[in-house]
Amino acid sequence: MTPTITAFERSPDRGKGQARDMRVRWALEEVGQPYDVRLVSFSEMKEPVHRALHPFGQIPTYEVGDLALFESGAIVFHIAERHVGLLPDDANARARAITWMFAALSTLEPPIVDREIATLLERDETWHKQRLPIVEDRIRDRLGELSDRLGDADWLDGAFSAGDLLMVAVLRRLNGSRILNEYPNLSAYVARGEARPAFRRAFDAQLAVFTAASTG
Ligand code: GTB
Repeated sequence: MTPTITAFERSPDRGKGQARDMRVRWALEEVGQPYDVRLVSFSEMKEPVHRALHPFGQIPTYEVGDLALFESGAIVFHIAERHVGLLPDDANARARAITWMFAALSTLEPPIVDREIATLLERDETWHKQRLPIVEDRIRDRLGELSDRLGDADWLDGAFSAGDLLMVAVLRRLNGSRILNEYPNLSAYVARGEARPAFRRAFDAQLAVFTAASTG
């Protein structure tokens, strides 16, 4: 059965692959699972039909058969569990890969999102100039620790896994900022993830949506 995911009809990131459907597309591409995409506008996301799938009125969602999921991490985990290629067979290695999935979403992503909020929504606040360096130093603390752990390895724990997929997806949110470049092994790690053929296919697919919306 072909799953259907939802994505922005017109992504505010202008096709940079920063919206969270990108990580779901990437996971599906890694395991070779074809998928359909239903594009939704900001207003459609808040309609009851979409909220029945996603209580918070957001993307991405994932539907297959009578199963409907929301939360990109849960969707990637579901894909990784149902297909070969994103989680190791060995039980302990699998548990560690899942741990990295949680680390990406609950330890790395929150301070990175805080920075986006600070730069996008708090720029006009009188305290913005004081707050931004504090937020950025919190990111640096985490990146320094992650950089130490990764060292010279290609991936976080042996072979590429769903943990790396989510970690790279989260770190990509720093693309365009100077912060990631302060950690050369993390920049190289992100570049390695972005060079994977499955990433390229997912990226091109979401970019094609933005291009079509801009020219159509
Ligand atoms: N925890 C949820 C998950 O991981 O799935 C968060 C889902 C979420 O934040 N979805 C966003 C959304 O639907 C899109 S991805 N927002 C619309 C709304 O809340 O009304 C977040 C996002 C949006 C835009 C950019 N960008 O332009 O760079 C980056 C990330």
